[in-house]
Amino acid sequence: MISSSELIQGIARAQRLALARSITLIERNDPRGQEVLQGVWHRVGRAHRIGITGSPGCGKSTLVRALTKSFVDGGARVGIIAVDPSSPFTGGALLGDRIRMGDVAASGNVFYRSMASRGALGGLAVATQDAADLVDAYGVDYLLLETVGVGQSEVEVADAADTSVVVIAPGAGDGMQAMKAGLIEIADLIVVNKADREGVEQTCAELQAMLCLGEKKAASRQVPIIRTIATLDSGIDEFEKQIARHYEYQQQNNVRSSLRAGQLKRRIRQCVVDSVQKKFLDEIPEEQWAQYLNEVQSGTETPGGIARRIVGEYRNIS
Ligand SMILES: Nc1nc2c(ncn2[C@@H]2O[C@H](COP(=O)(O)OP(=O)(O)OP(=O)(O)O)[C@@H](O)[C@H]2O)c(=O)[nH]1
Ligand SMILES: [Mg+2]
Repeated sequence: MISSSELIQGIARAQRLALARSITLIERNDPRGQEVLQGVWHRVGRAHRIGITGSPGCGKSTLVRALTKSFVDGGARVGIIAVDPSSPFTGGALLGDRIRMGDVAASGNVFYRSMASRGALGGLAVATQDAADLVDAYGVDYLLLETVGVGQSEVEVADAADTSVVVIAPGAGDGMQAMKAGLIEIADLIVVNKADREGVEQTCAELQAMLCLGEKKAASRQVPIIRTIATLDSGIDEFEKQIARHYEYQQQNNVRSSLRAGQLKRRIRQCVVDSVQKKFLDEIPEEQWAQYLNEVQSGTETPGGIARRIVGEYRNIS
């Protein structure tokens, strides 16, 4: 069994196998995963993290591939974490992504990893963020995080990025969905992909209108809308330029460190919520639940009263 100190050394020497194994430990909730993270923590924070979020099939992976190719051609090292929303049992999207990443993922300057969001222990966001830190410590210039933007956990993952990109496909009310899901609010850049399809103009106009509707971010910085055809590498230069511009903006305005501080605080809170949930709720045996329910249903105890007792017991044992 490989030790955490061997893995720490491996990551420090930029060995991909050590990185891949460490991420697996994180995914499995193996305590060695946290030891490795602790051991490389001082190296974390150098990568420019770019979150790429959008509805299923809008072209995120194709964009990630095109962007990665462009970064690598420029001499950069790139890490990619794709959070796969599909069931670990079907694995459909995983396979599709592998094929789409193809040649790019095979480059020595690219580390690619997909993580299943279902069946992950301790919450999706925490495991993904830990993995992202490991990739950062391993040493990449850019770290791309692909997530499907349909729920709260995806917004959380996007919260791990320095630059949050929201991808929209023309038509089909994608822009409206993104707004409902709270994605437009978190966007630093908006990419309208599949610009070869009908309805691009209208979608861009709608997005522009949404951005104008009482947005806080817009007051300090305009959110650019970029058009791409990821399958043809079209618009990728502009996309890359806007990413660099956003990075410069963050540097110049000293917003990066306060952004990261906010993210770290939310992450610590999430770790607490996860561990408390695990301890309080997941470890309560069924017979105990039956007992609690019996008390509540017979009228001797309220739900809040039971909850206070559970919390009290936790205090005693921890
Ligand atoms: N016409 C057109 N098709 C595109 C474009 N970009 C991607 N596609 C196609 O759209 C389909 C989905 O692309 P993906 O990159 O897998 O989309 P995704 O958002 O990563 O999908 P999920 O990860 O499953 O949510 C593929 O068949 C792509 O070839 C584009 O700019 N124009
Ligand atoms: Mg994808």
